[in-house]
Amino acid sequence: MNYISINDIDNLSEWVNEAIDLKKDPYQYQGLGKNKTIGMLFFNNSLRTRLSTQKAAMNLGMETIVMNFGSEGWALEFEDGVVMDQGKSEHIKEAAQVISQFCDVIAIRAFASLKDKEKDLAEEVLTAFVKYASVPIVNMESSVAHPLQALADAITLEEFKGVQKPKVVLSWAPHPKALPHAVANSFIEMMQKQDVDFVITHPKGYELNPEVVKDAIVEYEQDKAFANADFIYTKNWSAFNDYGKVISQNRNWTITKDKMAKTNNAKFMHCLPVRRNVVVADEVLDSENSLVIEQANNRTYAAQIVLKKILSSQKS
Ligand code: AN0
Ligand code: CP
Repeated sequence: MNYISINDIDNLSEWVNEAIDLKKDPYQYQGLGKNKTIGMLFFNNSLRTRLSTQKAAMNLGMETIVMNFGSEGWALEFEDGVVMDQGKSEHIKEAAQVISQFCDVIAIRAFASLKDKEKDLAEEVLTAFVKYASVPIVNMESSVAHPLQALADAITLEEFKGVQKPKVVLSWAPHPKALPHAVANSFIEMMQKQDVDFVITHPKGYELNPEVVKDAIVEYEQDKAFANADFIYTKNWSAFNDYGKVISQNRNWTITKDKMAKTNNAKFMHCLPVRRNVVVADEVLDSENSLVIEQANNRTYAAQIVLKKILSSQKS
């Protein structure tokens, strides 16, 4: 069993409820991971994913190996049949098989390049590990998806929704750098599986992959989208059509107290890391309605339920 996208969740409400149960008693499956090792490979930076996944593994009694592959590993070749006389030192074929000798689960973070759309959409790094590794693979944010974040967000939503069918708004916000689409993609996919009124709002030109958005409602006026919202989930992303470009840094899209006043006293959500007073104003991030720390906390239980399912499937 791999955890590549949220489509690898066979029963979402069961996983969410089990994660909430794990949160109450995190050490109840300490024996499950005995003598099992997770190898966590980072091609990009991380705070939450690195620590929460490690914590989740430790809660299950696993050993953890962490490697900053991007800066410390050999530069990997992914193409088949190439003459390796340039910069790349090792082929993914050997690397993935070798890591599989040391680890029972391999978790990988490999962001989008935001330069080569075809390669990003093909999830080159993750796909190659799935192909050549002989152990389960966990996605810690790939070029198109961040399913551990989306699962933590689903847990948070379940914990804080006051009504049966809340209105959830995914709002783009400005950012000085070009950011990937992975968090937004996985959040959209997660909302499509939930009993929610879901609206996406962003400036024109920031349309996301239509294969992900499908028939989700897109409202180009942020104020309109915010009316009656119960949750405002904010994230910057770079353009998808004009691939990887920052086409607007319009601060009118920053989430402020005035914007939040247009909602139904909505909770504020963001995956973090967040740039204060660019993406969101201090007054919102520091308000009682902000769920960002609880979201981060839930990353542990999202990772823990994923690892528990993988370990359980390995046992049989
Ligand atoms: C990354 C992103 O937007 O995908 C990671 C978010 C979890 N964020 C940054 O690079 C700032
Ligand atoms: N939200 C999230 O994945 O954070 P990190 O990039 O710090 O892991």
